[in-house]
Amino acid sequence: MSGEDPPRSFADSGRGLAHEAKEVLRNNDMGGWTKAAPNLYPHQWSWDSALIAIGLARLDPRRAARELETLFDRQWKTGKVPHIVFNEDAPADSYFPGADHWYCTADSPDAPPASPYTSCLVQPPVHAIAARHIWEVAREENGGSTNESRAFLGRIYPKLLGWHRYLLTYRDREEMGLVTIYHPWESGMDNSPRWDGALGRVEVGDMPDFERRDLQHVDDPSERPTDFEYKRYIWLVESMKRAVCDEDAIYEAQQFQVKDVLASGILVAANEALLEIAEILEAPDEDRELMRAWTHRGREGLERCWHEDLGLYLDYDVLAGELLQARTVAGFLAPLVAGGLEPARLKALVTRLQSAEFLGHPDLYRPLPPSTSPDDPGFMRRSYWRGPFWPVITWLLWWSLERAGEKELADRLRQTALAQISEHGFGEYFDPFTGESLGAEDQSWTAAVALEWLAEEPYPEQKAS
Ligand code: 9WN
Repeated sequence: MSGEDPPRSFADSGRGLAHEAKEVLRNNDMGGWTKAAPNLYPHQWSWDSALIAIGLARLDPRRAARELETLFDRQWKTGKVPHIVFNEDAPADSYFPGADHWYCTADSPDAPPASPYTSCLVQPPVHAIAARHIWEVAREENGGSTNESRAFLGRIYPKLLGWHRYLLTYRDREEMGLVTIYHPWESGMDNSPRWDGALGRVEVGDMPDFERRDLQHVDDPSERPTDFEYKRYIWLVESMKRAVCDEDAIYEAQQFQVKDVLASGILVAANEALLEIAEILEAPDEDRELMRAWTHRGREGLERCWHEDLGLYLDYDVLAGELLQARTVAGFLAPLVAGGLEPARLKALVTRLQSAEFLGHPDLYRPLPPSTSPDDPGFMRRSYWRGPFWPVITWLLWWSLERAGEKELADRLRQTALAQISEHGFGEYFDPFTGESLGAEDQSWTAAVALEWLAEEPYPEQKAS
């Protein structure tokens, strides 16, 4: 969105935030799946879809279930859930790298045999959390048939199990309980300073020229990753293509191999959700034992990422053998989302989160978590994951704090995030010092988390409208 555009105030529109959120989701609805955003992201993204399904559950649990099932229809034989399922009807020049660039997936014996094609990357595994949520909402609120939602759980359960098994085998060959990512896009926080050290070590080889398409959808290139970063992103894609997306070949050659602390934390929570699903379905005991073991292994792995001096959990560069130092929201979110923390650690994290380096920073427009601390050397106000706040991340933090019993802080975040969206719309992310909406407009997961928040309890500005 251009800096010149006046902010849209949905609270004043008289139609209410929930109505506007539904409209965004309706406009981005492609039938069985939802575009991440109208122009910038015309395909189905993996973790977007899971979070969209969480919001859609409040509107129509059946449609929410379909969102997940459409994604899992493109699951690979290895259990991998691809980070993008390409929309065959999107104009070829709308997004790069698109399906034509990922031709190796068509050649891989592990990939789904026919179109729609997919990428061969992954994204954080929020899906089991979404599946459990759909079940809960269908049962408790929308009067959905329990038989129907149980049938959905029955269909999705083996697929979720395969997905988690993939992450804990192919993506954790070291058995550290932590998920390895092969590309910053796999973290969902693409240009976060979390990756600067590891990405800086990547040596770009010969590859065909490419043309970025993302910049044509934003007014200001500083809102998107730099060319230095993009060149490395495309090189890392290129090296996976040269490996024909084969897991062993990628593991041998990929120059970027990092234990992603946030994906690992999310996987712990997702394994707990999957365990609940297994219990509802009365799945075999051995499945449940496996999930308990995975949860335990995940929490142990996370503990190794704790950095006492920074008071944060950090990612681990497997190839360099070191923790990657950066003060980002992932440092809190990873342990909080995983849960099961000792009270003293929980208290330390909550205090640190509210310190002047994060929520208490004096320059913040609103006390919402910036993606990177304004005091970190990697911080940039308008640049994507280097500073702006993202409603979807605030939602995950809210969800985690609620579960941890930190209800007051959680509710403050919820109210503040809704006030932000109410003032500036369903942007992809926001300038933390001015509140200005940046990146894509009408981002689906922003609308979805707003809907889910609004379903929790009334919101003052909504009542006023
Ligand atoms: C690359 C769709 C996705 C999100 C990611 C976000 C961004 C893509 C891009 O958009 O990534 O996957 O082209 O920048 O970083 O979290 O899933 O909304």
